[in-house]
Amino acid sequence: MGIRFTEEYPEVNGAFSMEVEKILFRGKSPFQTIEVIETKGFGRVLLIDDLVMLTERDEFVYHEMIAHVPLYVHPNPGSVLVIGGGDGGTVREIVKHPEVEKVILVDIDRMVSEVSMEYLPSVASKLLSEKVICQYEDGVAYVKNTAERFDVIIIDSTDPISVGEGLFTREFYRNCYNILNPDGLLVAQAESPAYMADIVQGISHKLHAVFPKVHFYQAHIPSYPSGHWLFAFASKQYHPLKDYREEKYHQHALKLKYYNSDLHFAAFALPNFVKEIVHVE
Ligand code: AG3
Repeated sequence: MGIRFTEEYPEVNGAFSMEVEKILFRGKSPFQTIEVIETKGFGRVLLIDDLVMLTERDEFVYHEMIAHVPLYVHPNPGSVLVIGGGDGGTVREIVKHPEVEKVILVDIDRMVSEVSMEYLPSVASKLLSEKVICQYEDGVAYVKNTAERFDVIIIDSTDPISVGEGLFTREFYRNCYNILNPDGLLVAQAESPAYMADIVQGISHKLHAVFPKVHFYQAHIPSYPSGHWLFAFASKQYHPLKDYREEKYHQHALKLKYYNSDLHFAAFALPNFVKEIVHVE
């Protein structure tokens, strides 16, 4: 057995490990340690502070689900804000929607985009799309201070530790609410119900305190803790299923690897233990 990268899962005293062929990049930004490794099983893998951010093998699941679910509910998503997501995977999916005129990406760490452009071009290259404006600053301050207004906000953050922490607070969600148009909606990556029930519950409580409609949906992402992942859908008006624009999905006829219209409905059907976690009295 050669060198291995192991992500520890302290919540369950477990771990996930893969064999490393080569370390392609390792660097420290002012915010975090960034690495790109080459593996046999998962292709290239982006690590931040020793956590798996994405692998070439399964990043399509996460990026399709975080982008297409909200964009096929909002009837006319002209303006989209992405907080985090400096690797560009979420932006790559968003720009597949012709209705989207403008995407602002706000990531605290420019190095994530630079490294992704160099080592993960299939993920990052749409950061250069003319519809996309990249701003490297703190997302927490951005949503507090910006005069821009958005139809959709997508929070593509890391775990709620270090630079990610401020993206999981009630004040942050309140500021997102304030910069959404009157029919706006937000989707946030929401961690694993199998391993991080407390975090998921916290997200649910805080979003319910701010948004009238909050729902959770799930996807299977093998390289993330437990492989069972959630996304939060928080909305001012639209319901994720009753307002689903299925006809638009069929008209677009995008070639996607995970998301489809059956799955849009299925993803919101939650196991009982997950319903209990996200349930708010
Ligand atoms: N966002 C990171 C999801 C959290 C992964 N957590 C972990 N491995 N412990 C992914 C960014 C991809 N655009």
